[in-house]
Amino acid sequence: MPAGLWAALGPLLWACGLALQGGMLYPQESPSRERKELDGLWSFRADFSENRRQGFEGQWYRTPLRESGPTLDMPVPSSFNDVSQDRQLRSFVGWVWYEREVTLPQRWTQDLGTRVVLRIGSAHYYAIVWVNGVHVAEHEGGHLPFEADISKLVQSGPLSSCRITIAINNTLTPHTLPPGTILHKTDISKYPKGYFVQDTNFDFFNYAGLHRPVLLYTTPTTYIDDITITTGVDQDTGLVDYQVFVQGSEYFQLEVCLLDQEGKVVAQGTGGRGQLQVPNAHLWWPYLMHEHPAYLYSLEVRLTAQTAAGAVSDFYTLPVGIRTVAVTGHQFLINGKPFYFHGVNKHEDADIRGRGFDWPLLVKDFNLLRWLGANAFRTSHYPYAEEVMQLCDRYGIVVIDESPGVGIVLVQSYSNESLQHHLEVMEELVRRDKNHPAVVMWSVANEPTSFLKPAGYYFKTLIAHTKALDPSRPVTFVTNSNYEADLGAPYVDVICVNSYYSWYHDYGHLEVIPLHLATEFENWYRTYQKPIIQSEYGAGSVAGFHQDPPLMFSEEYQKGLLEQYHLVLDQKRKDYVVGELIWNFADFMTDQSPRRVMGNKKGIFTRQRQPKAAAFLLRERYWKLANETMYHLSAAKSQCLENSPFSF
Ligand code: BDP
Repeated sequence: MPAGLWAALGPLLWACGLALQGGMLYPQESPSRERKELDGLWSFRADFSENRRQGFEGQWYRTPLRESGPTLDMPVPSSFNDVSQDRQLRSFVGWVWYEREVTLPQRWTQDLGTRVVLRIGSAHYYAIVWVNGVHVAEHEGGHLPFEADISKLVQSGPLSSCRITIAINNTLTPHTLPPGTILHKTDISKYPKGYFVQDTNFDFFNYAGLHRPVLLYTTPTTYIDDITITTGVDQDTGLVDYQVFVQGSEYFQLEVCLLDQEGKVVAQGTGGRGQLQVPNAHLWWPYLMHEHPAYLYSLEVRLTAQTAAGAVSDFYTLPVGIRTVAVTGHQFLINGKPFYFHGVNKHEDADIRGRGFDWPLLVKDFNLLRWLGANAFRTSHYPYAEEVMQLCDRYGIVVIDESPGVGIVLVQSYSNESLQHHLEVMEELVRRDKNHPAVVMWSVANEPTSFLKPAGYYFKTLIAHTKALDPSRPVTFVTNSNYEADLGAPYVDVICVNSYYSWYHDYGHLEVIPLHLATEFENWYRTYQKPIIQSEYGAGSVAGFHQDPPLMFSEEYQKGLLEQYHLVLDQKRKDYVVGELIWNFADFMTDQSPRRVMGNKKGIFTRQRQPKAAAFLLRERYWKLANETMYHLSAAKSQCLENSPFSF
């Protein structure tokens, strides 16, 4: 649907339950559903041919990949870039091929009442998928899941195995998200014939590959396709509005049942939509805002249908947090109480695995967040793995959920083609993350050149579309203090602004920060009268570099810069500043450049997750902020104080 039409019709479609057809429920086991994880070693081959099309010309998907030429063992999930010793593979641009043979349980291949689905958590950037040589899916975008129903293929013959081939291209163009440009270096006196490189306008390495779990799962052929939950509160009663979408049959019954953490049924309903009322509801509160944060109910959905083959049931259980989110002219409210974001910006990034999903790393990161006293993070600069969002729900870590709209600087990247794709990405993101109570705001982009003329229409449309997709959450995009004219700001609910005072200018002059920052905040607030989040600020430091009086890149300078920011944040948070997110949680890899020392060093933790001096400074600050919130809410401060590293 054209963008303008979407903005106009979206709310209507939502009200009719017509928006966002087609679900992306997280695959989970239930009495009617099975899962088979395909993590581990896959066969891998990069297509180094000059036009990168040898794999298509030679139809590498038709027969086992090893028959096409030499293959490597490639771990999944992982980026392919840093696991080999091949310098050319590290910076490879073009098509790479992954392949895996899978043995299937007999029932999956013989029971025609079973639907078998292949799900790919993320393949960066463009992916084409074949099963037994047959094309089953194509997907653009490296950070969101996609699926293919492969039942017919695996149920059509005597085979109890199947061969999955996935070709992935990491090339970024002005119309991809994030955008990029291929630079052809044509001077053959300086570069080999056909030489090209990928150029981007963002500050992280363009890792590629199968970054998240790949799996097969089953459902009955009549199945629960999607569930949408929105929650509200009326005095002590929690309100859970639900909609359940079913595929495969028009004749079915639905029962829904909400259970508390003790397993007690607190509300029940029937039919595809309705409202559950929970007397004396336990609300979902952020970490450090309540003595029992992150309370999750379970919504059990049971489908029964009559089919030619007899009665069929499908079961799906969704965690539900009951909470409200609202924005006033100067506050961000969760459950009607002012919420102050004190947290971090992250990246999905680590040694060797690049952007590959890794449970130990994830659990370590959440332990560090809780140690730090952080109550929030932004998924800079792309959607993170679903498993990350699930942990945020469970631990009460509030999320600003960002699209991969980063590095939008060229005029071509504001074209209709780009906008159309951006709208689709927002649809995929909302579809995937709409039921997470931890997600309190959508961010459609980071630091686009919002002063360029086409940015006004682009962001007006994009933000209206996102609100139509999900009227229950505020929408923002993140701007930069350098942009004097901001054509997108009138459309956002919260002003999120990044600044790098005394880092990218006024080098070494920490003393100018308070005036710069106070002036900037006042200007934003005077112009828009909206709450403001300091969505990035920070300084680089090489762990172990010490210098006092502080010099840039020492741990002391990083600390000193934060302290200057905090002076102003402490004044303005009494008025309209509603949050501060440090750049960055940990050091991370970038493209090579003279401005980067083995990547970006603005982490308060190293890339190996060891604290720098700034981490201790922030820890002290975040726990103090948390204790203040607790005092204000006069709820149970005891838990907060118990865990606090400080005594009061
Ligand atoms: C900000 C960008 C972020 C960069 C950061 C930096 O949003 O992606 O990594 O600058 O330069 O403007 O460290």
